[in-house]
Amino acid sequence: MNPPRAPRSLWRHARIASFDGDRPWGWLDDGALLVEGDRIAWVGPDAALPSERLTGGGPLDEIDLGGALLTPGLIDAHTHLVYAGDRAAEFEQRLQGASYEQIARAGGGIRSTVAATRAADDEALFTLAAARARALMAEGVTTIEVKSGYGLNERDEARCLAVARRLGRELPVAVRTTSLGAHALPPEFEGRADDYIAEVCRWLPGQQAAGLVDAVDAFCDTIGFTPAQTRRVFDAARALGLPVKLHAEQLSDQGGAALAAGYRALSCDHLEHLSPAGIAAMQAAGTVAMLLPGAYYFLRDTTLPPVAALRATGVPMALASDHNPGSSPCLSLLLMLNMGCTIFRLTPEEAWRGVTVHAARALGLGDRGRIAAGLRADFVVWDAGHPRELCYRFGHNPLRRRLFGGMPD
Ligand code: DI6
Ligand code: FE
Repeated sequence: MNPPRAPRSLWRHARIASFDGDRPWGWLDDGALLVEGDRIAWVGPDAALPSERLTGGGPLDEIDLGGALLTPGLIDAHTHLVYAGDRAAEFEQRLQGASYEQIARAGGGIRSTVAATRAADDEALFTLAAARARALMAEGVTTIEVKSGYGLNERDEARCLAVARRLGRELPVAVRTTSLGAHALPPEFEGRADDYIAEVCRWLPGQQAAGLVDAVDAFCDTIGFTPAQTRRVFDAARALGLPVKLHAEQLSDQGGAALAAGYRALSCDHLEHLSPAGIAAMQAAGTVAMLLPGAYYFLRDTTLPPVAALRATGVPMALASDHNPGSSPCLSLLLMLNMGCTIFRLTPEEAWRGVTVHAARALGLGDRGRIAAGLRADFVVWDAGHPRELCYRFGHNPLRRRLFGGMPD
């Protein structure tokens, strides 16, 4: 019996922003894309389609895109998608003058989400997280990073990571999990942050053995953990061979970016208070700067991340939703494209690279984020002529088709 043939499809007459090679946008004016199974088999000018590749390989589904835009699937490389409850009342408090830090120090903030998350069962957490993932996917997202960090004990952190893994099994989207036990101090450890960090380090081998964790993160800040505590978490990750990333320099400069770069961190995230020394360390280590305009906007921050200096130094910049209930209850990566440009002054091409090729790098994934032969066939067809149109409009979703591993929704 013949082995089953992988599905094949040929996408013709597309405007392709491949983000591959040296051309701006990796642009192809009249491009074609051949998909075999879950991979891109060939991409190039439509006029150069290799006829020998088209015959003999089994049935071929041919789609004429009539000049529509085709891009890589979007990658949301920083989210806190698994939690219960909401923080709308806290939002009202902040509008009346309370600061995010004041609310956190008074026991609200992250801790209130921890209480709601611990009280929710696995099914409820999955249902909530799946709805959020579907909202991101409806705008072309094909890979999502999901952090824990609202369980803050061994059992509930593992539950949240398991819910994230289940998303990747049950929805047509790739999920990368990050263990963020060092997100906030749970109330039962009040005054004993060092003891709590010892617990976080103790959980990691079990999380890894259960296949629950792809990377390790921490919140290094005045309302989070100190640089010394962050080092202990990173040493535990390194001992297990797990890559690290860091919520760094969000509310103050703790030297977290340089610390993380010393561990060859995949990314440093937020970075509003990043120093020149931090930029130099990230550049030397090849660490991605993960910019999160949703949190900047929603906390009405006034210190911008040093985008011009990052650009001048050649640090790759990624862009993500940071979806979470406290500082960025946003489920639109397309809106982040717009805010990355309008608020952070990224160029439209930088913003796009930030949700594709540089986002893939921030997750340590070399098989996606560009349109190139051999990579995963994760791509989106848009009712647009050029990707800059998606940076310019906001509150607008021109998605026509989303393909995940060669499979249409
Ligand atoms: N920084 C943030 O902006 C989120 N986590 C972090 O370390 C906020 C999380 C929350 O407020 O629930
Ligand atoms: Fe975050």
